[in-house]
Amino acid sequence: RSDPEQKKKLDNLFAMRHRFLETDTKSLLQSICDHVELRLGRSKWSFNKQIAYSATALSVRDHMIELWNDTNKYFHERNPKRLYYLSIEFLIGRLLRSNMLSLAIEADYTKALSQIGLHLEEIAEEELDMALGNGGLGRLAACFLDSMATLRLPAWGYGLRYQYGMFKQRVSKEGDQVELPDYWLENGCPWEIKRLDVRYTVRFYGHVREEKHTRTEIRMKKGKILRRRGVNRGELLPYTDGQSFNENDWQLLEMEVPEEVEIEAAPTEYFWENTEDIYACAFDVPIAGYHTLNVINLRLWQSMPKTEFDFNSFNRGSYDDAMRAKQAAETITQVLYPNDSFEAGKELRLKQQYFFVSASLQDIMRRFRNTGMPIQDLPKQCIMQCNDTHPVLAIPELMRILLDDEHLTFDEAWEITQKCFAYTNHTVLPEALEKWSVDLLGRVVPRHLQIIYQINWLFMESIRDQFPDDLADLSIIEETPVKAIRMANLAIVTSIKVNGVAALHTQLLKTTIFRKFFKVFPKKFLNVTNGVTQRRWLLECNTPLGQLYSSKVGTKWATAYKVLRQIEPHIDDAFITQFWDTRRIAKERLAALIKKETGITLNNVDEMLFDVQVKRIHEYKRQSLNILRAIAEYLNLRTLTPAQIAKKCKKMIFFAGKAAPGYYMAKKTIKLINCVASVVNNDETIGDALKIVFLPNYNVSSAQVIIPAADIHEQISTAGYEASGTSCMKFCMNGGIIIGTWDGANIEILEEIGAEQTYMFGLKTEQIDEGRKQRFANGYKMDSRLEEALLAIEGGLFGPKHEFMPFVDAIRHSDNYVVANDFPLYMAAHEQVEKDWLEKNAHGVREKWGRRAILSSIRMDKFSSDRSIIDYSEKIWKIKPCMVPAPIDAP
Ligand code: B1N
Repeated sequence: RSDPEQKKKLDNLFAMRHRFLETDTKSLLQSICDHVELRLGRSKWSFNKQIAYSATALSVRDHMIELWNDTNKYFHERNPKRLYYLSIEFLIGRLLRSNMLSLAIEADYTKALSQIGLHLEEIAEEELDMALGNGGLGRLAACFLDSMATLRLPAWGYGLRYQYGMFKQRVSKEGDQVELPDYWLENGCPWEIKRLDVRYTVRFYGHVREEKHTRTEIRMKKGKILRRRGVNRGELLPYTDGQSFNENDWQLLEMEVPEEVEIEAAPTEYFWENTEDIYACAFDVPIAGYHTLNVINLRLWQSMPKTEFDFNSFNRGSYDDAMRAKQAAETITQVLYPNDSFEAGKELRLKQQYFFVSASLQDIMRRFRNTGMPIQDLPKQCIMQCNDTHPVLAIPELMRILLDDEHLTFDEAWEITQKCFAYTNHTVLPEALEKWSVDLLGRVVPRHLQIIYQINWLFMESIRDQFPDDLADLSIIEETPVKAIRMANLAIVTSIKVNGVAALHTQLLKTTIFRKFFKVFPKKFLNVTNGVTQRRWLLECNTPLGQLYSSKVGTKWATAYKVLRQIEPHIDDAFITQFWDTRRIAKERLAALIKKETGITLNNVDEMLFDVQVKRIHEYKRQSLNILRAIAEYLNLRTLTPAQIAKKCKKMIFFAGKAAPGYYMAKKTIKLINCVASVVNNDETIGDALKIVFLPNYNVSSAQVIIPAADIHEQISTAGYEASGTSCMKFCMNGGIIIGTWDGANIEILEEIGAEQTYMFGLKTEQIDEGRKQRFANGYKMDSRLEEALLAIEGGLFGPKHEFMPFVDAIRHSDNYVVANDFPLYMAAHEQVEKDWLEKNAHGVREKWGRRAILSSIRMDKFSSDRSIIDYSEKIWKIKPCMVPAPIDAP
C-alpha cells in the first residue's frame, strides 16, 4: 500500500475501468440475446418469459459486476474500518427492477425489451422472491443493505443460503393454511455468484482435549523450621518425627524455605478433536447502491459435504450408507425455520447458527490477517452487528480463534472481543428469547461451552460486590428448569452497544427485561428506531406517486427523504386530485391481483375504503381484534335497510400473512378470517358494502402491490408487544392512514406526521396490566357488539362451532392480549374513519382525507432506513463512507 510504484499501478487500473457497459438499445438487445444463447443455451428465435427474465437479469448483473469488483478492490486498498452485518435472515424479495433503478438503466431496458415485444413489467413477474426470511427482522436486514450501499459504507452482509426459503402459503377449500415448500432456486438465481474459491471447514461435535504445559521449579516459600539453638552456621535441621531431642536445644523459627512447585510453562492448550466436519461455500449477491458506483456484497453460506461420499460403504455396495453423511451435511442450510418471534430450541437450528458464524468469522479473520495489522487492532478494523441473538455464537467463536489459533491469553482475547460486537434486540416476548440447553450446546460446540462458562465467571466476579442480589438474573447461565445459556445475556455482557428498535421498545428493555443489565451497563443501551428504504417502498412500488412528487420537488428525495417536506406548499385541490389518480391506479392493480388469486371481484375501487392488515399472524398482533370487528360490522349491516346500506361507507377489509406451521391459534385465526369472508362476500343482502379478503402467500412482491393501495392500515398490536413494526412505515410513505395502538414505532410516527393524520386508540403499555385485572373482575361487562360477534361464531354462522371454540375461548376466558378491553375503543376509531371517508368537498373530491394522506407520506423522513443506518454508523459502528471514485481518463 505504501509502495509508490504499486500505488501508481493501482491508480492507473482504477482509471482504466470501463465507463460502464453501453446502454443503447442495440447493445442491450445484443446482451440479452447473448445471454439467452450463450449463458442459458436457448435459441433467440423462441424463448419463453422465464428465459427472457433470466437473460435480462444476467445482462443487468453484467452492469453490476465490474462495479462490485471495483468496490471490493477500493475497500481493500483504502482499508477502512468495516461493518459486518450478521443476520440469519435476509428477506430480499425481487431484484430485477430495484437493481435497474439503482443503476439508472430501467428506461433503457424497457425500451430495448419493447423492441422484441417484451414488457419489462411482465417479465419482472417471472422472478421468484428471494425469501430468506420470515418477516420484519429479515426485511429490515434487506432494507439496511440497500441503505449501506447507497450511503457508500464499507459494509458486508453475511447470511445463509437456504435451499428452501419461507414456505409458500395456500388456502384450502375449508379455509385452512396449507404450507408448500418454496424452492426458489428452481430456475437458478441469476443474481448470485458461486464462489468456488471461498470455502471453509466448519466443525461440530467431538470433544476438547486439554494439554497442560508445566515444569517444576524450586521456589522459596515462607515456612516454619526447627533450628538447633545456638547453632548459627545456617545449617537447617528440619524436625522429623521419631527423632528424639531435647526441647531446650531447639527452637521453632519462621523463615524462607525451599519448595518444589509446578508452574505453567505456557497456557493450557485446548484441542477440539474428533469433530464432524463440513464445508461452507460462499455465494455472493451484489447489492447496488442507488445512483452510485458502490456495489457491496451479501455473502450467503451453503453447507456441503467435505467428502462426496464414504468410499468404504460405497465399495461394499451400501449406497444409502455412502450418501448419508453427504445428506446430513447438506441438511444444515436446507430450510429456513419458519418461526417469527419464537424459538423452539432445535438442534438443527443451533447447527445453522454455528455454521453461519463459523464461516463468517473465518472469512472476516482472513480479510483481517491480509491487512497485516496486529491482532490487537482487530477492533479498529471491524465491527460486527448481531441482528438479534441468532448470530451471538460469533462471540465465543471469536474467543476460540483468539485463544486457540492466535494463542492469546484469556484476558487479551476478552479485551479484543468486547470491542468487536454490537447487538440489536428485536423483541420482548419471552418465547422469542433464545436459550440453548447446556447439554445440547456442550454436545454441538463443546469448546464454546467452556469459553462461555469462563466469560460468565469473569463477569460474575466483576459484579459480585456491587450487585450481589442480581447475580442469578444477570448470569449467562440459567439454572432452572434446565441449565441453559441465555444468548441475550451473553450478547449484552460482551457488546459495545445494545439497541432496541423503537423508542418505546428501548425504554421497555431498560425498565423491564434488561432492567438489571441497565443498572450494570447504563451506557451500553441506546435506541435506533427502524427504517425502510424509500427506494423499494415508494420509488419502485408506487411509480405514479413517486413521479407526482418528483414533478414538484425533483428526484433528490430518493436519497434524501426530507426533500419531500417541500411538497407541503404544493398541496392544493389539483394536487390532491392527482394524488387520488395515483391511488386509483394502485387500487386497481391490487383489485386485479385479488381477482386473480381469490376470484373475488371488487367494483368501483375509488369509492371503496381499502382497510388493510398485512403481517405475520400472531396473537399479539391481534388479527383477532380486526376480524371480530369485521363480524360486528357485518352483523350491523344485516340490521339495515337497503336504503341505509346504500349510504354506508363501502369497504374492503383485507388480510394477508403467514402463520408459523406449528402455531395452532394463528392457524385458527386464518381459518376464521376465511370462513367469515366466505359468508360475508356471498351475502347479497349487503351488496358491495363490505368485502373481506384474505390474500394467500403474503411476501415482499405482493407487499409491493398491496401497500400502495391501502387507504388505512391496521397497526393494532397490544401495547408494549410490537418492538417496532416496519410495515407501518411503508404504508405511511405511500399515503396510507394509520389506525393503531400506542405501540412500537406508531408512537414516533404520530410525533412526526401529526396526530390529525392518525387514528390512535386503546390502552397504553402501562395500562395493560390494570386492564387485564378489570377484564376479569366481578361486574365486568363485555361490549355488546363483541358479545354478539362471539355468539355468532358460537352459533355456527361461519361454520362448525367446534372449529372456532379455541379462538372464542381464548377471548372469553384468558384474553391475554386484552382484545375485549380495546374493542369498544377500536370500534369508535373505525366509526370516525367511516365518517371521514364519506366526507368530500364541493367538487366531489376527498380533499381532507387526501391532504392527510399526503402529509403522512411526506413527513416520513425519520423512517427512512438511510436515517437508521446513519445513526448506527455514528453511534455504534464509528465508520465513515468510502466512496468509489468515478473513472477518470487514463494517463
Ligand atoms: O423485528 C422487526 C420489528 O419491527 C418487529 O416489531 C419484531 O416483531 C420483529 C426470532 C424474530 N422480533 N423478533 C423476530 C424473527 C425470527 C426469529 O427466528 C425472532 N422478529 C422480530 C424488525 O426490528
